[in-house]
Amino acid sequence: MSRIGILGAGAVGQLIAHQLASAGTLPFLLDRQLTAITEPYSLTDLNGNRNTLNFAKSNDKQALLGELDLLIITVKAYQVIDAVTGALPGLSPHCHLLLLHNGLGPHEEVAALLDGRGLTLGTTSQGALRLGKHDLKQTGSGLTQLGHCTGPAMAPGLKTLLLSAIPGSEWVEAILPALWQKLAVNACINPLTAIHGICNGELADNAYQATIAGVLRELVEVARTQGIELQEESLSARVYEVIRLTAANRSSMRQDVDHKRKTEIDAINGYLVSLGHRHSIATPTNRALVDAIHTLERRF
Ligand code: KPL
Repeated sequence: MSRIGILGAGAVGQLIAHQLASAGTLPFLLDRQLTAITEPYSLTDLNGNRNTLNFAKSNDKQALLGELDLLIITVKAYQVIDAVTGALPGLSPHCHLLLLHNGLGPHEEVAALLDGRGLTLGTTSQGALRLGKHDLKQTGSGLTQLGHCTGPAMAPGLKTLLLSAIPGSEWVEAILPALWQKLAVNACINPLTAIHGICNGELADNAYQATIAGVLRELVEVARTQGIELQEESLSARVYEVIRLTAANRSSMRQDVDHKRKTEIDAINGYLVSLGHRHSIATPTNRALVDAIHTLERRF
């Protein structure tokens, strides 16, 4: 039986933990101090069924980490490096890591730290809302894409387990282009909804068209420096489709700003600005969005 740890007990971490448990593998849900959480957690699924789980327990933090076959990291983008460096000394040399967060960038630093361990990257569009610390409501189904990044490949048994446990999940051979496409969606929707205090659907208004087009134009140019070829028209079609499909959603960045929490802007539009800077590509639209979000964050 595989031993899986999930580091980060936010909405995505809790949701994946419930899904693995329903598939018959009870994971360890770890807080950022790497302590296994023992309180019961509830999930109300898309059919309105409420299920309460007691996650796997362990009193010995070091032994637990050392026995994991897979550590799924579901903390916010800006917490990933600290989370990985905190966990690594306790992990066995064969433990595989999976990063699942919004934005891009941390994997470059993580890959250099792994000491021969394998790294998988992923993205999920499953929607979940925390009603309370231990009480989660799934708000939408959505695609989850996973794919190999570096080092040894994920063991076939773990891959099969994840794909069967997470509804709407798929393995992709080229994960980076998939993550860039998700980045395009987040770079358009997240800052604009947070700055204007609006739901995703309101971005269909003409008033936002020029900014969305500017974000995508700059993103396509920056992506090319990384060997990623994207088409502005198809990205735009995808962004407007997500705007339509998630019309009633409050984006994760809007929720962060509403709750006065640090946002993931630096791993989304900020990643584009810093890559652009490195390659002498101007990114005025993305830079303006980053500046506007930083201004909001300074008021917290
Ligand atoms: O991923 C999202 C987010 O809010 O972070 C989208 C797809 C924009 C849905 O709200």
